[in-house]
Amino acid sequence: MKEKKFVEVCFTPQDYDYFKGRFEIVVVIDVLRATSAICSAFNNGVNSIIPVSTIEEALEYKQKGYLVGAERGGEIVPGFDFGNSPYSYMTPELKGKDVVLSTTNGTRAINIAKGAEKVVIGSLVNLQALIDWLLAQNKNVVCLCSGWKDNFNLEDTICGGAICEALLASGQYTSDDDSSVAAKYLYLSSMDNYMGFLKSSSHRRRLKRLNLNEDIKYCLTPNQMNVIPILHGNRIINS
Ligand code: 3SL
Repeated sequence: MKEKKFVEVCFTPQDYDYFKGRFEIVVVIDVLRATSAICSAFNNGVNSIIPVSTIEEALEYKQKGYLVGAERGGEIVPGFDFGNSPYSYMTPELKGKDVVLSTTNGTRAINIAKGAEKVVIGSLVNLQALIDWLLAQNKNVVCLCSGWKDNFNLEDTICGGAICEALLASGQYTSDDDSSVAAKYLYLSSMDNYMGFLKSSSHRRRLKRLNLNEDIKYCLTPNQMNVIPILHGNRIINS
C-alpha cells in the first residue's frame, strides 16, 4: 500500500518552527485579507507580486517606481498606492503589472515560509482549485495560518481545516497534530455559514469598524477563481 502523506495546520507564524523543514509544501493563508487580495490580483491578470515584511522595504520599492500596496492595522499606510482590499487589485491599470505588497501578517507569513520546496497562496476564494492542485502534487503539506500578530485567528484556521478535511477525505493523506484536528472541526462547524460563524471573530469586528464589510463578504465567499499563486524566489507568480 502507498504510504500516506501528511497534512497539518500551523495556527500562527510563531508556531511555525515546530513544522519547519518537514513539509515540502507550505500553504500560506490570510483569509482577511492578504491572501484573498493576492488571489484577486492574479485573477485580474497582475503579472507578479513581491511580498515584503516591512514598510521600509515597501518604501524602497516605491522609490524605485513600483506600484506598492501597504496595510497596517487594516488601514492603507499613507503615501502608498493602495492597501489590502481585494477590490484595489481588480482595476484594469494593474493588469500585467509587477506589484509590491506589505501587510500586517500575511506578507510576513509568506516570508517566514520561504525556504520550503513550494510556498503557495491559499484562501477561501481559491479553495477548491488549491485542493485539486495539492492532491495532484501528492506531497506533505502544512497550512500556515497568518493569524493576527502571532495570535490565533478563526478565519485562517477554518480555511486550513477545509484543506485538511478535503485532503484527508481523499485517502492520500493523514494528520498527526491536534491543531489539524481542531482546525478540521472548526471548518465542519462553520462550513454552512462562514459569515455567521465569524460574526464575533476579532478581525471581522476590526474590519467592520473600518467599514470594510464588502471586503469581508468577498473574502468569505469560497471558490470564486482557479488561481494558484506560487512563490518563486522573492516573487509570487500565478502557476
Ligand atoms: O494582516 C494582514 O496581512 C492583513 O490581511 C490584515 S487586513 O485585513 O488588511 O486588516
